[in-house]
Amino acid sequence: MIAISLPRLTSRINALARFGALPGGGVTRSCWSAPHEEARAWLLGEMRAAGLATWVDPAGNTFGSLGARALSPETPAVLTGSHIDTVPEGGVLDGALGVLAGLECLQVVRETNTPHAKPLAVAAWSDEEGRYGSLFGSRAFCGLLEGNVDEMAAPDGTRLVDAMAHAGFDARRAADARTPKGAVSSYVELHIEQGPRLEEAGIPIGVVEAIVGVRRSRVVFVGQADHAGTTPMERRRDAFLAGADYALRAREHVVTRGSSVSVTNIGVVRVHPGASNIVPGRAELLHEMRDPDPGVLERLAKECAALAHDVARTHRLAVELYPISATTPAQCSARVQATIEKACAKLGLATRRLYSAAGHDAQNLARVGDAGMIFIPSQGGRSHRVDEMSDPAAIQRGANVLLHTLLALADGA
Ligand code: HGY
Ligand code: MN
Ligand code: MN
Repeated sequence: MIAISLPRLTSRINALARFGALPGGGVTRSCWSAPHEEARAWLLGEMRAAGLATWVDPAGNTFGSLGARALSPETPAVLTGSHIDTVPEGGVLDGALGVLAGLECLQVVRETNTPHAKPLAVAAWSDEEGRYGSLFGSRAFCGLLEGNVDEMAAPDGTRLVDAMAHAGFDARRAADARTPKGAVSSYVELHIEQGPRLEEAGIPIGVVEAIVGVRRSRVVFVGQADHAGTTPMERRRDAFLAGADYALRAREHVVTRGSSVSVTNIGVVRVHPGASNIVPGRAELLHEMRDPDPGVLERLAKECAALAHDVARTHRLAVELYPISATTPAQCSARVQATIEKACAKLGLATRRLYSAAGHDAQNLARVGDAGMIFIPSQGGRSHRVDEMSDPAAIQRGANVLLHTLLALADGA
C-alpha cells in the first residue's frame, strides 16, 4: 500500500522550523516577515524539486500542483494545505504539518505514478494566524475579503500594505486572488488538534465536523493620565483598572452566559503612556471570543459591548470599541468526513468526530465547496507555545490518512 516517507517529512518539518527559530526552541515566523519570506522561497524550492508546478497568487498564497499548472473550473482539483506563518513564540507543527504533509503526499503520488483522475494541489495560505486580519490568504482565495486593506494592521501598528509591500506584494491586489467557483473539487487539511481531547481519549485521528467562529475586537478605555503619587486615589480615572475590571467581568459573562463550549481571551494589553509613576490614561485590550454557533457568538459580542460601556460608567471614563475581525463558524462536508473515515478504516485507525476550537483556513474553503480536516493528537494538548509537539508515529498516521483521503477524493469519492 502506498505510504508517505516519514524521514523525508520529518526532515522538512525540521528544515522549515529553522526559519524564525528561537534560541530556546519554537519559532516566530509572522506572515510577510523576513523569516516567512525565506521560508516561502525554501518551500517553493522543495515543491519544484518534488516535481510540482508552482505559483504564488496576489494574496501571497503559495501553491504546488500535480497534473495542472493552475486551478481552473475546467479541471477541478483536490486541494490540501495549511499555513507556514506562526504566532509569536509558536510551535513547529501548527500549519507546517499540513503544508509539508500535503507536499509529501503529492511527491509520493508522483514518484509511484499513482493514477489520480483530478489534479492534486497543496497550498500555504497567507497570514492564517491573523496578525493583520484573520485567515487573510484563504479569504482572498475564496472571495471573502471584507473591509479596507488600508486599515488592516498588526497589534504593533505595522500596516498590512507596508508589510506586504516589503515582501514584494501589493495588498490592494489581494482580492485578485479570488478563484472561480468550481476550481476546487474538495479541500482537506491535516492539522494538529491543538487541544487535549484526542490524546486523552487515546484516539489517533480526529475527523472535524465543524470549526468555531472567532470574533476579535479592540476595547479602548480612555481615562486620565495623572501623577501616580500625588493624585488622591478617589480622583483617579485609571484606564488600566477599568480594563482589568472589564477583563474579569467579560470572562465571567462568557463562561456563565455563553454555551458550554464558549471561550474568550484577552491576549494583548497596551497601557499608555506606560510608566510606573503615571496613572494609565489609556488601556487597549484585544479581546476575542469563540463558539461554533454563530447566534451565540453574535449575542455574546453584543452583551460584552454593553458590559464595556457599563464598566466605563462605573469608572467614570470613556470606552471605544473597534471590531477587528469575525470569522464565520463552518460545517465540514459530510462527503469529505466520510472519505477520511474510509481512509482510516483502510489503515485500521480508530477515529472520533469533533469540532475544532481553533480557527482554520478550511472554514473559508467550507463556504465555497466541500472541505474537511484531519486532526492528530497534540502532546499534552499543547499549542501556540514553543513546546507544541506530536509523536512521530502520530504524524506518520495523519499524513498517510491524508494521502489516502486525497487519492479517494481525486478519484471521485
Ligand atoms: O487562533 C486560532 O484558532 C488558529 O490557531 N489560528
Ligand atoms: Mn493553524
Ligand atoms: Mn495557530
